[in-house]
Amino acid sequence: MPLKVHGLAQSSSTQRVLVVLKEKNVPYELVPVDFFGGELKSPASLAKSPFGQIPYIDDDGFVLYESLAICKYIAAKYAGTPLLPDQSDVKAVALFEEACSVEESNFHPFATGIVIEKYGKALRGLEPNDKLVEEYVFKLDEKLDGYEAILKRQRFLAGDHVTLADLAHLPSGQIMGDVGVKLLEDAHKRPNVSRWWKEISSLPSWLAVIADAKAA
Ligand SMILES: N[C@@H](CCC(=O)N[C@@H](CS)C(=O)NCC(=O)O)C(=O)O
Repeated sequence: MPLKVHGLAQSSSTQRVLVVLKEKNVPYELVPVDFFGGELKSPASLAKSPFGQIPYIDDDGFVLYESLAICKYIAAKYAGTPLLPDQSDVKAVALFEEACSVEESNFHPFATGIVIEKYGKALRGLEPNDKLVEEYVFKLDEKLDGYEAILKRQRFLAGDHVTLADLAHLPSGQIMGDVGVKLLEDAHKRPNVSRWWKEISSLPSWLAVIADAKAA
């Protein structure tokens, strides 16, 4: 039975999982949820995903929510592009966790804020809060100086190999660019961030995720 991903092709958190499944060539079934219809807050759904969110997976009865935890599980379970450090190398593991925390603290809150305001609200027919968007853009712009320093000395966030820490940026980073916030693309301002972004956002696995979302 293929691994079931409960989510939506257009959901940024679901896309984090889908890109890893595609990178690893793992067969999966995307089980769509009625996102706006309240299904996620039903007792049956909350029993599997207690915060009423997507994605969650069901791998032959093993249920897991939280996109990064799911990505780590898939990366550890399946062969293909490693995406995780060698688990016996404690320093490589520490550097990988450091990179995951960089994304969680210095990118995700601001990028997700922009995505919610400029993309999520539009899906609901609501207007963005432009003041809030301005604040998120200002803060993210500052944080990207730290990214530039890291990526000036190494190809990817955790070292010389692509890992989940890099891929975790893809959905929000992509939507940001699509709605006109081109901070990651600006090669003049931050050449190494732009070089890194270009490399990860043109991975065939990611292009396939975007194509599926457009077709859905
Ligand atoms: N930390 C969670 C966040 C998941 C999340 O925010 N999912 C959104 C869709 S992209 C959702 O389900 N929102 C509905 C809600 O929060 O009520 C993860 O990474 O899986």
